[in-house]
Amino acid sequence: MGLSDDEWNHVLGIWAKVEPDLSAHGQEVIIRLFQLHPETQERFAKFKNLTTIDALKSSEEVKKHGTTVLTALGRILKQKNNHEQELKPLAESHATKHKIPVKYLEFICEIIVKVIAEKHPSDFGADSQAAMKKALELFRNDMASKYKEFGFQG
Ligand code: CUS
Repeated sequence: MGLSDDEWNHVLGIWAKVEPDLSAHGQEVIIRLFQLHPETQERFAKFKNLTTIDALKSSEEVKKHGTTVLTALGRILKQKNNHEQELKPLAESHATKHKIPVKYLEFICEIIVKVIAEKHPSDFGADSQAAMKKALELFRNDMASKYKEFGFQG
């Protein structure tokens, strides 16, 4: 099920508020993901040594990865579901190299919505949140089906 024009406007409207400070949002998302779901931190060798919250907060790698994740996601959102070209390489690397289960994508998407809601309380109302959740669900569903094409059950 796709999004209406109005829903996409909500999604891209809030994304425009996130973008000027992508790295702070990304850093917060990654830190929270690792805190709430420590098993996700194990997926990346470069993060294994960050065992305290202070180490996570002062890590340039975490900041950089947060920016990478949100940049990739932003690019996909802007395609408004015509995201095949953008999504395919991402699905391939996550299926074959990083082996990130769909469950972890659910975790990260949920946290992204929470972090945006906290940072932009007056710009991310119920309609925008619902639209964003829907867009992220589409993203995950398509990632999951691409995963299968690459032989990863997710
Ligand atoms: O990197 C990337 O890209 C991804 C995201 C998207 C959205 C797909 N990631 Cu990284 C993911 C994850 C991480 O990092 C960690 C854990 C889990 C998941």
